[in-house]
Amino acid sequence: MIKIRVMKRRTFIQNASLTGIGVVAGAAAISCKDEKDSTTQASSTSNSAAMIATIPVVIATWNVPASTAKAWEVLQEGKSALEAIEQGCMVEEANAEGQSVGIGGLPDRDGKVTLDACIMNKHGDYGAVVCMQNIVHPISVARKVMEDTPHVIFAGKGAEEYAVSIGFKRENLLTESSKKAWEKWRKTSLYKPIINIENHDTIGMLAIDKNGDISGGCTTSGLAYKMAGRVGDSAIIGSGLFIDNEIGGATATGLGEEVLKTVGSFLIVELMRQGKSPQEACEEAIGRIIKKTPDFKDFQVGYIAVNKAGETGSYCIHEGFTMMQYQNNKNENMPVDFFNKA
Ligand code: SD4
Repeated sequence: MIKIRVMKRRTFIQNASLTGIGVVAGAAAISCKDEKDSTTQASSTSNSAAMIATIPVVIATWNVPASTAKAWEVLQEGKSALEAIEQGCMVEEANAEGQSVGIGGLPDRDGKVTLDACIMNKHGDYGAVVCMQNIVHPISVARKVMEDTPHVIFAGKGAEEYAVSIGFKRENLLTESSKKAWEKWRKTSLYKPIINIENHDTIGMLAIDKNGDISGGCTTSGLAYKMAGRVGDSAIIGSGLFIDNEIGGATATGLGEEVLKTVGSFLIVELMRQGKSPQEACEEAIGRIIKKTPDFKDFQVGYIAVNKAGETGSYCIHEGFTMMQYQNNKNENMPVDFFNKA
């Protein structure tokens, strides 16, 4: 087990991080105080405490304790991070109660549940499905695309037919409660992609196994009531997810259009390659969105990241996003620090 001591700095430098000015000075100035606080604040906010970074580790977007618990269990059995990611994501995909990913996901404006998912392994291999209907486990189909085909992305009908051809069952993904929610929405047909605690659609998960190898996955029903055919960031390499086994990984949730335009997850991994901590890298990636789109009041984006040593980071635009972290035998949901403090 690798253990290193990691400082998680506060975000008093949120404005400075947009320009890069003051990041180093800020981190140094705060480190002594944070060290004194030690583990006492570990669960109060993901950005506010010194933590022991260890591997194995699993992190995921939003409050999905059963998913991270499953992934952790797989890692404890000595299996690969890739296996942990697939099995962890499958838990939430199979959860018909949650109107987020897989079965029960909220549909597009025509009442169809369309799913996007991708997976990456320690070699940087990638597989994805986009706009796929009627299959409960898009993360598993994405893995098959990665491992068993010469391609990387399958879309729509082709993805569904490929899945069925290799043994996946066709199922109706629109549950009664999601249908009711859609019918209610149709009365106004007001399209407002507000994504937060009660209205999100994605699980992005990153894991490091006991060998220190990193994998990641991201699975979603996309934005509720999106236009038919719309594809978000979640299944697109570099945007919703990116893994580089030498450096770390990152994944995203929120308004996919904004993540896509800034290639957020790839950006975070590249910033970590340049020496930034996962926290600093997530903050800068959010900063890029805010700089580009000053009208950020109406949408949420959240990132989580992990580096090779198991140090984690997270940041978002608005209050409400949380990150699951399973590390040192603790499965915790932590509020994520945010940019919009106004
Ligand atoms: C998308 N990023 O399709 C996804 C939506 C999401 O919580 O993350 N919702 O744009």
